[in-house]
Amino acid sequence: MKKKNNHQQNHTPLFFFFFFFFCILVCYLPRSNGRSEEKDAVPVGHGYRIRSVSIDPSGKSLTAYLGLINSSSIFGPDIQNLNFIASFETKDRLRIQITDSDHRRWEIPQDIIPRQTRSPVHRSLPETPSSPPHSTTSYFLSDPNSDLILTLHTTAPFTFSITRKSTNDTIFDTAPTPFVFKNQYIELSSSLPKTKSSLYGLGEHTKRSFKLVPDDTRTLTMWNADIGSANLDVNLYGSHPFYMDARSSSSSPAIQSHGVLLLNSNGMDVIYSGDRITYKVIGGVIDLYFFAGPSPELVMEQYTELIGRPTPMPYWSFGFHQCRYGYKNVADLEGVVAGYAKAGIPLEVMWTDIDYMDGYKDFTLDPINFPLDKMQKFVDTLHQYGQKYVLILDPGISVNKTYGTYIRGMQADVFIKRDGVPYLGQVWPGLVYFPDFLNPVSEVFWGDEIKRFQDILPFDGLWLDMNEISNFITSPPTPNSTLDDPPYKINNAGVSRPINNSTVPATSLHWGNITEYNAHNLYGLLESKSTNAALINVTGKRPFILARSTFITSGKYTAHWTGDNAATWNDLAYSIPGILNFGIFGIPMVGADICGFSRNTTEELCGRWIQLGAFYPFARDHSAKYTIRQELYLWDSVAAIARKVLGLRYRLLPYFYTLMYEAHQRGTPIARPLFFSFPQDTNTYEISTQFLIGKAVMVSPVLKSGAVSVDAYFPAGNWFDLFNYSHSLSVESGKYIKLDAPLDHINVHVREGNILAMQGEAMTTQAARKTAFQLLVVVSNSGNSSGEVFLDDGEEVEMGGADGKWSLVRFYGGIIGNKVSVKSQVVNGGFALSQNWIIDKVIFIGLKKGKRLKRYELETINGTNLNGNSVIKESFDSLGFLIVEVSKLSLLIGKE
Ligand code: MIG
Repeated sequence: MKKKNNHQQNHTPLFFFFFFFFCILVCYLPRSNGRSEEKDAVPVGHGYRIRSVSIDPSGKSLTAYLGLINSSSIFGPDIQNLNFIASFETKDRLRIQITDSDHRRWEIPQDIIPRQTRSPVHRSLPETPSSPPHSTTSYFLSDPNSDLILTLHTTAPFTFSITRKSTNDTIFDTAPTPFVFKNQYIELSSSLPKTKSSLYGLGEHTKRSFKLVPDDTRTLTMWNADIGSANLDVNLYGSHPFYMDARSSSSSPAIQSHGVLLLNSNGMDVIYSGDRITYKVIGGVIDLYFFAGPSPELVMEQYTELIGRPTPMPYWSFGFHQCRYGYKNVADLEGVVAGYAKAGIPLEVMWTDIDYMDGYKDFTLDPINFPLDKMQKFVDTLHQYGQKYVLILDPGISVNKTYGTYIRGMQADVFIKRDGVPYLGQVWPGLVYFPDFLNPVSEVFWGDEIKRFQDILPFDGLWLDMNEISNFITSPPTPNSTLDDPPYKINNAGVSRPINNSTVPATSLHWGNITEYNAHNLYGLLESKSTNAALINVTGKRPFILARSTFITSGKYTAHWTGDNAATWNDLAYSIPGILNFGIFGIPMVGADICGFSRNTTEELCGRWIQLGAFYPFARDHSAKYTIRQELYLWDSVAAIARKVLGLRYRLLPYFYTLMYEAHQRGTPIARPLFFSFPQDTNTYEISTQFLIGKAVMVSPVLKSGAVSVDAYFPAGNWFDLFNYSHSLSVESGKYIKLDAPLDHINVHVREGNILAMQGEAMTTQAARKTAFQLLVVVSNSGNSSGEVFLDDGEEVEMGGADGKWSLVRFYGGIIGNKVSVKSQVVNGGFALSQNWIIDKVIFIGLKKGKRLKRYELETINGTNLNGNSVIKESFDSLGFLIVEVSKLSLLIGKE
C-alpha cells in the first residue's frame, strides 16, 4: 500500500476547483488531441513532490523519490511514485532518468543501445520517506570536473534545472510546468532563453531552414513513417530526439553549445516555441542526456561517445552513384554505364531498385529482364572496370509457399506476430511477413539469405528501403486497445493520423513480447545492424549500407539518404538542412537524391543539383518510375557541369575520406554548418544555403531557377576559389558577397590556413587513387596552415584499427623569416610507403601580396637539395596574393 496520505497534506480546495474545471474542459472537448490541449492553459498534470533525496558519497549521482501531488484524468491515470536519478557519467555527460518506482517500464534494451546500467535503485520506498527539511529549497549535484550543475527544486511541484557553471547560464529548466508521468503520456518541458539559443536537430523532418524556427502550432513529431521527404515539417522515416543548442555568449569561448538527447523509442511530439521546448511522449521513460560541449565539435564527440561513432564507409562509396526506379532490364543498365563512359563522367556505382527482383521478392532475380547469367556478367564487367554494384532490399518477405526465403523464415520462426500468428502486411510482392530483427534468430536468417544471394551475385553494398516499416495496408485496431489507439494522439503525418497508419500495428509482438508500440522506431536501426553484421561475415570487407529508416545509433551501421524528395528548386534547397541534420545525428554519410526523385526534373535544375550534390558526402542520382530519365549525360550542359564538379570531387576524395576518418574517430560531421568553424560569428547560425566540407572547404550553391549569381556569406578571412586559385576574396568581418554563378559554375572556396592533400581526376576512385598527390597549401595571414590525410586500403573493416595497415600524415605550413615551409608528420608511414604514393606538386596560395619570391631554393628539412627537375611557376591572383606552384616533385607521402 502506498502511504498516500503522508503526501497530500497540502491539498487545498483550490486544487479541487481546478480539477473540476479541468474535467469540464475535457468532457467538452470531444476527441481532443495533444495540440488542442496545448492552447489551453490548463496543465495536463499537477506534478510531483520530492519525498526524499540521497546523494551518493561520490558526489556523482543523486536519487530522489517523487510522489504524485494529484492525479488528473486526461490521457489515463498518473504513475504514483517515481524514481529520479541523476548521474555524471563522464565529466561532460549528465544523465537524468525518471521512471516508475514500482513497475518496470519499457526501455530500449541494452544490447541495442549499450549504455551504463542504472546506479542501484531501491525498488521499494523507504519505510518512512524522509521529506526534505523545511530549510532546504534545493539540492545540488555538482561534479568538480564538470561544467554542469544540477539543481533540484524542492518546492512543490518539484522541478529541476541544469546550469553551466562557467557562465552561470541555465541550459535546461523544467519550471514552472509540472512534470507529467502517465502510463502512456509523459510530458516534460524546459524553458529556453529565446534570444540566446539556436536549436538544431530533432528529426527526421524536411525543414526550410537548418536552425529550428519556433512554432507552437507545428509539432516536431517522431514516429517513423513512409512519408516522402517532399512533405515539409511532418514526421519522416527516422527518429532522432537529439538537439544541439548553440548559444552565443559574450564571454569566451564565444559559443557555448550543448547537446540534449532524450533516449526514448516511443512516439512523441516535441513542441519548440522559442522560449520553451516540450516533449510529449507516449511511453517508455525519461532518459535524458546533457552533453556539455562547449564547442559544437565537442558536443558531437560527447554525443557519439555515448551512441557510438559513425561507421567507416568504404573509399569507393565516395564516388558517384547512379540509380533509378524503373530500369527495364540488363541492357538498360549497360546502356547507362556506357553512357557515362562515353560522356567521360565518372561513374563508380550502378544501382538497381526493386525492378531487378522476381515479383518483388527479396533475393530473387526477374528471370526475363534481369536473368542471373546476364546479371553476373554485368556485375563482373563493372568489377573489371573498377566499378561497383548495389541493390535494394525491402524487409517484407513474400508469403509464398514455393519461395525459399519464406520457407526458411517460417522454419526459423522469425516473423513479427500479432494474435499469435505472423502479422500479415502488404508491400510490393503482395502479402508479406516482416522479419523481427529483435529476435536474435533473425540476424542468422537474414545473414544466411544475404550470403546465399552474394554467392550467386557478388554485389558490393545493400540498400535498405521501406523499413519504417512501410505497409500498404492499415490493419484495423484491436478493439479497446490503448496500444493501437493510445489516449494521446501524436501528430502523425501532420494530421494526428492513427499510429498504426500504413505500418505494422502497435499491438504486434516482437521477440520477448516486446510490443510494436514500443519498438516501432527501432526497426530500421535493427535491420541495418543485422545487415552490417551479415556483410562483414559474408564479404570480410567494410560494409556499405544505405538505410531509409534510422534511429539513434544508426550511424554505427549505415549511411542514409533523405528519401523521396521531388525535382523542385525548393527540395534542392532543403537538401542542405537535411544533410546537416544527419551530421548532427551521427550519420555523416548522407545525401539527397540528385536531380530529384519524384516529378520530372529539368536540364537547369539537374545541372544545379549535380553542382550541389557533387559535394554531398553521399552523391547519388536517383529518380522515380515514370519520371523522365535524368542520367547526367543526357543533356550536354549537365554533362559538362558533371565533368567539372565531379572532377573536383574526385580530386578531393582523399579529403572526403580523411573527414570520414575524423567522423569515425570523433563524431565530427563531414558536411558541417558554418557555425562549427565560425562560432564567434553569430550570422552563421542562420545559414541553411551553404555548408562546409570539413573545416576547409565552403560550398555556396545556386538554389534558384534562372539565377546566375549567388549571395554567399563569407566569414572573416581569405578565401580562394577551388576551381581557379587566382580568384580570391578577403573579408575582414563576415559579410554577404554577390558572386558570379553562371550555369556552368558553383562557388567552392577554400579558407586560408588549410592544407589539402588532393589527387588527380579519374573515372573511378580506384584509378584516382593511383594518381600522384598534390598539396594545396593555403597560407594564412598568420602564416600557419595545417591539414591531414588518412590513407588505408579503403575497404578493410576497421578504419585506423590496431593492425596498423594505415597511415596518417599531418601537414604543417609556416613562414619562418623569409622561408615558406611545409612539413609533414607521419603516423604509421609503412602503409603509404607500400603504395609508393608520391606528392608531385605543392601549390602555395595566399602568400603575401606585392613581393615576388626572390630566389627559389627547395630543400627538405634535413637539407637535401630538391631542385632537381622541379619546376616553379609564380603568378598573382585577383587580389594580388602570390601563387607559387612547385611541380615535378617526387616526395614520398609516407615519409616525413
Ligand atoms: O514505395 O523501391 O524511397 O528511393 O525508388 C516506394 C522504389 C518504394 C521508396 C524509396 C525510393 C525507391 C522506391 N521506394
